[in-house]
Amino acid sequence: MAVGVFDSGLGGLTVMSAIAARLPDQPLIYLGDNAHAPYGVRGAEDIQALTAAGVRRLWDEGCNLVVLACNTASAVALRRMQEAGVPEGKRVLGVFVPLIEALTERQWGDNSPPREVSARHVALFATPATVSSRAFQRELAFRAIGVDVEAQACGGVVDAIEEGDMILAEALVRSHVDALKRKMPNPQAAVLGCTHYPLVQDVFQAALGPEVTVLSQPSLVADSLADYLARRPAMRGQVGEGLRYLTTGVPARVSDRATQFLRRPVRFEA
Ligand code: DGN
Repeated sequence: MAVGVFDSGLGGLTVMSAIAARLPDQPLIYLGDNAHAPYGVRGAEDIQALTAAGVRRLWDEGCNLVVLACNTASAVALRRMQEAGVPEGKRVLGVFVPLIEALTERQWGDNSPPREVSARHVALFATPATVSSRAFQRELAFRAIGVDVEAQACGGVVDAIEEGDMILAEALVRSHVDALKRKMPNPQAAVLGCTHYPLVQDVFQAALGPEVTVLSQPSLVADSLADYLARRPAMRGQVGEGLRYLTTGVPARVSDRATQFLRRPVRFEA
């Protein structure tokens, strides 16, 4: 039994790599919905239907636990899926909770009262769909965590990274940080709420300044998943079955782009 990692495309490979490094014995199956990426500019119903199809595919592949590495899917589809009912023995987790835990020093599945938060003024950078869903703010409110969030939709950054145009990506990041600072001049922490932003994390950090703590998902998600599985060993399955990469797109093309994206060979199957 493997743990599934779902993403709209290639960005979730940042999360997959961090999980594989943190849990080297854990079998993992990645599914990229490259045929329908990017999700960030799609409507909610579309994102919900595509995410549900992707998660079902990973369940069918034998993954009882699926992590939605994609922030847009986590923001727009996760709560809807959980409300619709997940089959007995299956679980779906999103990527906002580990970020919230990092602000409040709690763990996935820990329902204790909120502890002191480490930052009161938090900047959120994400895709337009994630920002307009207000899911991050909703998750904070759900946990009664009093944090002032200012969100910035970072249009264009995902596309520039996907096209390998890092000069454009970096220029866009600087202009989005400037726009955020006009709304919130002194954030204490910044949440990078998109799978692609770890690749330009140092640009976010430089534009925000050294006094801002930048929270990036891959290592936080990997640490949270390790804690989660340590507390639920039955969800781990047999160790040592390795990594598989599935795509809804054209495997040869996706493998080439993934190899460029990660700067190491990755082979996708249909
Ligand atoms: N994976 C998406 C996210 O984390 O929001 C970014 C790519 C996209 O589909 N827009």
